[in-house]
Amino acid sequence: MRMRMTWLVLPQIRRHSTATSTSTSTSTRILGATFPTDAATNLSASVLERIPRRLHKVPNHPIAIIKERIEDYFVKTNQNYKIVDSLSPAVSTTQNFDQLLFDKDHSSRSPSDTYYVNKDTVLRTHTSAHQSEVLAGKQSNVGYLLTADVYRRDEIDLSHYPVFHQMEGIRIFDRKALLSESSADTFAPLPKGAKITDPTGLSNPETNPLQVAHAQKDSELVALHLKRALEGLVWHLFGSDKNLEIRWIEAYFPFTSPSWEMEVMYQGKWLELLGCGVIQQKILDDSGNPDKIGWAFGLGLERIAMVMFGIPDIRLFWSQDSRFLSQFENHTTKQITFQPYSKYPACYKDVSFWCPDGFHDNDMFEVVRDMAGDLAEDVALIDTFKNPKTGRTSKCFRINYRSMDRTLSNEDVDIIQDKVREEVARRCGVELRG
Ligand code: FA5
Ligand code: MG
Repeated sequence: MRMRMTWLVLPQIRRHSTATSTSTSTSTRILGATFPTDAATNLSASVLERIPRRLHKVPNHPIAIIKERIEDYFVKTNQNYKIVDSLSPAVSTTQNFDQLLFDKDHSSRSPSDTYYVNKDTVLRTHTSAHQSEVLAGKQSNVGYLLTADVYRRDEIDLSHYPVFHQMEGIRIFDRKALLSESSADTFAPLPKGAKITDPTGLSNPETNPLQVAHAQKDSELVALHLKRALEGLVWHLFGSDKNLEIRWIEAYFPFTSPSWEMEVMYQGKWLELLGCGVIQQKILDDSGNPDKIGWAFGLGLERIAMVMFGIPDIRLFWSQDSRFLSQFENHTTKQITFQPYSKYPACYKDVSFWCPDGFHDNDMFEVVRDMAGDLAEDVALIDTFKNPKTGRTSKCFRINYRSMDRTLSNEDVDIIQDKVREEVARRCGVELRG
């Protein structure tokens, strides 16, 4: 694991107004549970504030609408899916990584990518973190649909936010009755002329292998069922769009093999909607299901909502402005296209500094999130320069400030920009230039 502790977070965490997620210097409360903090803690105020929001459970919120539409589709194919949507985001590193067979030095364990509550606990980085625990619950379900908020330290732009929502779907079959169980699900036929490109097949010995534990015909049957289920889902969601184009590409996840991603053509570019694959048999064995075989997928709900409703900016999902929320009230009776209520002017400011060893761009992005909140629309690295004599690296970031509900004055932005400069120097130990 890359150990990079450029700043210890606790001094930055302010006391929050939200009663359910607060921090003091020795502990953090997350949805009513108390966790000790330690040297690994790297939570930020702006992220803690989001935890109680649970957008997937807010009536008529676009994230909740998509969740319900996906659940409706799968329950139509088989009514025995279990619905799970209330699990806490604080999970152990064992759940988030080890049980899913991530290597000990996998990059996603790095504190530059993941929010650590303490050295043993993280904010889940994906809904897959709950696979082992839900699979170990001995219900007679055929699978489950699990929706949750997930957390990643990431870049800042119109389609990336440090908190987003995923839905995980799992379908398991009795290995001895695979053929009959898999053919029991009822998928609606795809429309004629559906544009689906799939050069990936059902496995590839070099690039997308079968598991040693699986007979080829069993793995192929599961993979076919998976692809058919997800293609049907996309047509259920977007079927009214006659020009919709989707494609399959090969992928890699430590917890599935073979694995794929599905992409959709959106505004002239391929946009990744989901990852999926045949569940690693060890995960089923370890969770008390050695007699089962199955598939899993994880999809991004914001991505689907952006395509479906034409929502141009991922920050809008967090808006409490009725001009946003009221647009989705009639979703059951009419097709909704989001009408932007305004686009206020942007204001660019640059900041350049000499980086200390171990500096990561995500550290800068987080300072901007904490100081500017949702007024930061985009942060771009516009210049990197290495001084050949000293070996030191200088970086220049351009911050694009824009409010979603008012015009920002240059003075407003200067105040925030000064705070960003001060804080990036203090937390990250950079040396400001200019
Ligand atoms: C995963 O998170 C895997 N757990 C998915 C999976 C589940 C694979 C089960 C196999 C079996 P990935 O990091 O690619 O994979 O994220 C899955 C989806 O979440 C993406 O396809 C995308 O739709 C969405 N997503 C990922 N990062 C972001 C982000 N920063 N903002 C919004 N959506 C995102
Ligand atoms: Mg991916």
